[in-house]
Amino acid sequence: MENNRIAESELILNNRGAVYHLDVRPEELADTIITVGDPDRVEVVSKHFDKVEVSRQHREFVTHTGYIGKKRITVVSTGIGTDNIDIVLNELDALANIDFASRTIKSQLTALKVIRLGTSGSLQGSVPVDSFVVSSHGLGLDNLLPWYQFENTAAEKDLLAAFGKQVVIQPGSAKPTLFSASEALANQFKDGYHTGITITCPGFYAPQGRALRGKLSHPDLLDQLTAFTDGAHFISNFEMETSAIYGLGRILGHDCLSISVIVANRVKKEFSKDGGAAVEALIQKSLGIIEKL
Ligand code: R1P
Ligand code: URA
Repeated sequence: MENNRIAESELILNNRGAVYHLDVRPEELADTIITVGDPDRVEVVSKHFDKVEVSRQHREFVTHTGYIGKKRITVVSTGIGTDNIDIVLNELDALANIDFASRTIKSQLTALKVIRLGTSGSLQGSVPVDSFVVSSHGLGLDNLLPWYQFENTAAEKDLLAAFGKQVVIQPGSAKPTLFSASEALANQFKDGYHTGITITCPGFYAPQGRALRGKLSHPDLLDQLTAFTDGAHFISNFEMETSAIYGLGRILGHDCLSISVIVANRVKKEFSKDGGAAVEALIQKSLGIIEKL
């Protein structure tokens, strides 16, 4: 008989019986999960809960699980970047879909709802600071997803091909990947949100076209991203996690949506006058929808 037991070195549990990086046990996780980059933002979200029943922290991963009315929600910080999303999405999936006692994959899998509430830079003059953006797609210029086997839809392949023709990424810098959002979730966040393609970058400075002292290898990147069109599709913004959330969501069978508040407009060269208030507005508006999902 095939041994399907996942070894101690692959699924690492601590002496609390909790998963290695998040330090969370299966019963401490809700099926609806909000991810935020900043560990301090977890409390900014959970202060809106009627009750917080779980509060954990290990490294940059802060987790609060609680209720708004009868809706059970977990909010977890990921820190910055797609390498952290590799850890968080795999551990969230393990909490939901691996039996920790037998170390085997459950026969009944749970599709989690994972919603990122993050900050972002706009690539369009028409997507101003303090506005909210739902990512129709996550287009990754990082190199996480090529480490997994995955399937793209025909529409995703076409959009990626159009991107390859219009935006020059020098060989060796990145192998772009593209995944769409959960349509069912995206449909809930229309009113008051812009929608566009989100570019996920492997850094905040040169990979987002910011030159302080280091010179850029892709000086035309920003202009090419802003100018990109394919039918009705355009690139609205960039940040550092969405493509990995969408890609791993596809691979592991979860429904994912990334929502950002724009703090920097790179075309107009503006920054939000009160980023904290902008993030709070995004949280309040989006929680009003999430509690009804
Ligand atoms: C960079 O400042 C960070 O801000 C954005 C980027 O994706 C990156 O993580 O999101 P968060 O505000 O959610 O961290
Ligand atoms: N987060 C990013 O990744 N880029 C920005 O410009 C702002 C927030």
